[in-house]
Amino acid sequence: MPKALDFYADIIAAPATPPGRGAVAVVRVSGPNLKSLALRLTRKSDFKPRYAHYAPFLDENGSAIDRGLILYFPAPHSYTGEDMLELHCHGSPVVVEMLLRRLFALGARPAEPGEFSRRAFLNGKLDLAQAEAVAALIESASEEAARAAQRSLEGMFSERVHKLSQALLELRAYVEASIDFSDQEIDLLAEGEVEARLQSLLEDLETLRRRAQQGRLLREGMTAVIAGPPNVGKSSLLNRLAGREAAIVTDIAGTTRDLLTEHLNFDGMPCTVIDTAGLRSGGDSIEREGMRRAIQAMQSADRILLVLDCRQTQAEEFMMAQLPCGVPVTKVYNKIDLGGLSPGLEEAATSVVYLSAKTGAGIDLLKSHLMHVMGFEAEREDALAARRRHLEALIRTQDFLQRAWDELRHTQAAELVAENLRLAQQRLAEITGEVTNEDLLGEIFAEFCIGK
Ligand SMILES: Nc1nc2c(ncn2[C@@H]2O[C@H](COP(=O)(O)OP(=O)(O)OP(=O)(O)O)[C@@H](O)[C@H]2O)c(=O)[nH]1
Ligand SMILES: [Mg+2]
Repeated sequence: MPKALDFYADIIAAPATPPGRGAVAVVRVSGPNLKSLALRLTRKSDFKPRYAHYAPFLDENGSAIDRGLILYFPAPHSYTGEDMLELHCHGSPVVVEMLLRRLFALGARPAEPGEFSRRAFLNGKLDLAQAEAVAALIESASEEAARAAQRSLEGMFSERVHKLSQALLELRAYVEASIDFSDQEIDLLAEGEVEARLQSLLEDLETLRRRAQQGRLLREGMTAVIAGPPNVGKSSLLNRLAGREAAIVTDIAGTTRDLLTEHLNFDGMPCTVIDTAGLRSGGDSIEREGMRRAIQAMQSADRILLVLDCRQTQAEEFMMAQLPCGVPVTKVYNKIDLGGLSPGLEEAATSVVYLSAKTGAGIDLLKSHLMHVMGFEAEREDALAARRRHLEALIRTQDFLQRAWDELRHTQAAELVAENLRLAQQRLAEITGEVTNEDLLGEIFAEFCIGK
């Protein structure tokens, strides 16, 4: 956990602004003793902390690469918790490159992706969930996602996790005390106290999980793969959902061969929709390759939309057998304008949507069905940016709490209750990074962009 400041002996530098031309580019530097580096770069001293100073950025011969602003943030009052410099130069890739080369000559090295945030985490400036929220904010693709990221960055997610963790700790202490004094025959169940506290913990956890689930959906959304026999209107459905003629539509069976991907947004929920080649036996080698890719795409989808002509649903059983198992399926009975049917939705183990890709009737039913099955609530104001990792940790915490509850109910073995509570608390701690390992940190920060 938070290491001593100046844990890292080396200095890192990277552009903080995206590559390309612009009015201004910012280069950030973090590490020990940056005041002396600033002096060598500018031949100026007296940098007032956190003030913008106008200065030349000099090369090794003392001529100016550029003139701009330099800000000095002495440790520990900086993003990383180390000494930091921000250099604002003109937004030319060439100037940035020259400035970086000069910084490297002065002892800095290129920062790895996410290294600034990683240092911020290791120096205790941010916890892990907050550091991940920084990345989520930068990547957010919608206003809702940005707001959810901001809430997590401000620590709302971490705060909830800490509160739960604190309540768990108190409950553990209570249960463990009853083990220590078991000769006094404290009956856990009879008191009802443990049961009541466990119940309220489970409820709070469920609320948090739902808010995090919203956040994950805002960020990652879902992937739906459109599959089915040739000519049933798969590409027409993609076009209708996308609101544009993305795919070629003809009445020739076997029109689509390649995968076609559209990134869409249903009321704030990102949805990647993939159109595929029609599934049938035979076909030329191109079509067969298309079918192979279709199956592959389905395997990693959140949901398969099995499109069928509503007038020819006998193909259904054969089709269901072609689909990879384990991926949820929604059946789309298309061409209701030709079948004389009305738009509709039947919610079941395998739901059915009746629609017409051609007229658009029933399309909204499909969209709201997809949002519903993913647990997405469009109007929710309290989503917290979260990743799959966080949700998995929350679900595992729930599992251990549930086990503690079961032990309490059925065996009344205080040791087993206590052990499950301990395991539950450990899972929670993974979220904020109180319990982590190097591999996990490496994985998380590698996803960040360079300079963050
Ligand atoms: N009347 C009517 N025609 C439709 C509807 N959906 C698609 N079609 C027509 O059905 C034919 C096939 O449509 P596509 O979207 O190309 O079908 P596909 O499933 O992608 O076909 P392949 O790519 O060959 O597998 C085209 O002539 C479409 O205009 C619909 O809802 N109603
Ligand atoms: Mg097609």
